[in-house]
Amino acid sequence: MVQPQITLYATDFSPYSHSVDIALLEAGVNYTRFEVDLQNKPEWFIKQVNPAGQVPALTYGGSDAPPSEPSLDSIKLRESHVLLELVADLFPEARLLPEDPTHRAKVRLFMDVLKTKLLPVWYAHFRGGQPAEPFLVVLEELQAMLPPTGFVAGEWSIADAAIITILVREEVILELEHEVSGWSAGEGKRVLDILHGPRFARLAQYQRELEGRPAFKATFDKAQIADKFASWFNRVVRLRKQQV
Ligand SMILES: N[C@@H](CCC(=O)N[C@@H](CS)C(=O)NCC(=O)O)C(=O)O
Repeated sequence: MVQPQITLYATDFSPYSHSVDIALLEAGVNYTRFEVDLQNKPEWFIKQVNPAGQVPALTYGGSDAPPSEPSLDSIKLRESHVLLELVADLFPEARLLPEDPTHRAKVRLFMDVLKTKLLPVWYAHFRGGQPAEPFLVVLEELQAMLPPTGFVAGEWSIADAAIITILVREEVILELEHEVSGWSAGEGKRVLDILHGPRFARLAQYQRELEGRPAFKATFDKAQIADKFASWFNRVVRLRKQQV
């Protein structure tokens, strides 16, 4: 059977888009990728693809159409964790989710903690000027959920795609130490040293293994992501100053 078309609407700096890119590549799927300019979102994107105006979003199936004119009969979906499950379900032979139901449950629990606990404290730290410790505590909780070797569920799964894109962006942001974060001088370096120290030894080893996978390497250009974050942060600072 011919695989129905898949179009992923994504933005390079978005960790959520990046996770879906990784899952699609890990599954060896042919897909079309459309880069959405979030500063200048096309009207058709909001009207016809994702009314929430966010990336990632995905269209599946339907008649042939260019990404900027999505066909009416394709299925439109969004939310990175939903899309990760979708890719795993569409391509079961790629084993993006383990077969054992208890291992699948581990994957889902890890993704739940990531979404409901880690992301709020991550944003609070790097955009809200809040202390790093709550973020580090949740990261430790996630580290404790890892087996002694290998990935979240032993074999690679969508849970690994979900977290690696956050871990690498966290490093970029800490290295940037941009004024938008509202940190005192040296905070980025201090947190980086903690992440690279004994407290997070297992997480760092896990991160290195994930960074070594071909699907990750093919989708991550650290210098380019750092540039994008820097211009985003500069824009936020400019806007904040205009509002004062
Ligand atoms: N919960 C969503 C979050 C997606 C999200 O926040 N996307 C950001 C980019 S990282 C976005 O599209 N922002 C544009 C906007 O909200 O206008 C997911 O996991 O897919």
